[in-house]
Amino acid sequence: MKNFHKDYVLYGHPRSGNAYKAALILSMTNTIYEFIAVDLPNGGNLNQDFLDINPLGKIPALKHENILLRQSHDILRYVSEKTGKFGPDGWDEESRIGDWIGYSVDFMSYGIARLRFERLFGNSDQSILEYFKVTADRGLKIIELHLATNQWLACARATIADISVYPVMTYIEDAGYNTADFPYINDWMNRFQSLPGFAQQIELMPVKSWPPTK
Ligand SMILES: N[C@@H](CCC(=O)N[C@@H](CS)C(=O)NCC(=O)O)C(=O)O
Repeated sequence: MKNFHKDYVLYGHPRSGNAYKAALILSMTNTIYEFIAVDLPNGGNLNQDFLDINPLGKIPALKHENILLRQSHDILRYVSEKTGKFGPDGWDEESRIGDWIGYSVDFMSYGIARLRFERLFGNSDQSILEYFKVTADRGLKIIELHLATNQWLACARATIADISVYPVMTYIEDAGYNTADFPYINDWMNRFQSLPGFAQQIELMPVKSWPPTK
């Protein structure tokens, strides 16, 4: 049964891991939203109509009533607080969640996501790929070790920390890794996928042209 939280409008595109974080928290908290596709592969994020929403030209953005959020992690915290789901209980949990949100930026965005993007869509030389791979390797080692003894990232239950990290983790094959080499990450991803409200990015952010070729 969906809660009828009206007036949520998500701007995104399924190619974006950051937009997928926003779409996941909405879906996993049963929050109804209107989806507006921003044509990221064709530079739609730099069109004036979207720059009026986010002058940085980046997705996602989320509007709710008189609030406009333009950072994926603010969206995670905001929807979590509004719905009372996937959030921290006290500052100890808050800070552990913060660790993994930091990890998501430092190792997922600057490592795996960049590596995968350059491999699929870029024309960078090998030294650039190796530069991103150093960060990606380090990040994978950290999380695999953590998940060897923990079911979830920050707490004994799934939180916005898991939602923050999951989307870019789906890129590891495209980033050149073999998921079989990371059994604990693999198990965690399977656990994550079985949470209520989980769906693929294309289901949560439907666009006509999928998968993108650029
Ligand atoms: N700090 C932002 C980063 C958002 C971001 O990097 N979005 C990418 C897609 S994943 C984007 O819109 N890139 C387009 C561009 O930089 O031109 C967040 O966490 O939401």
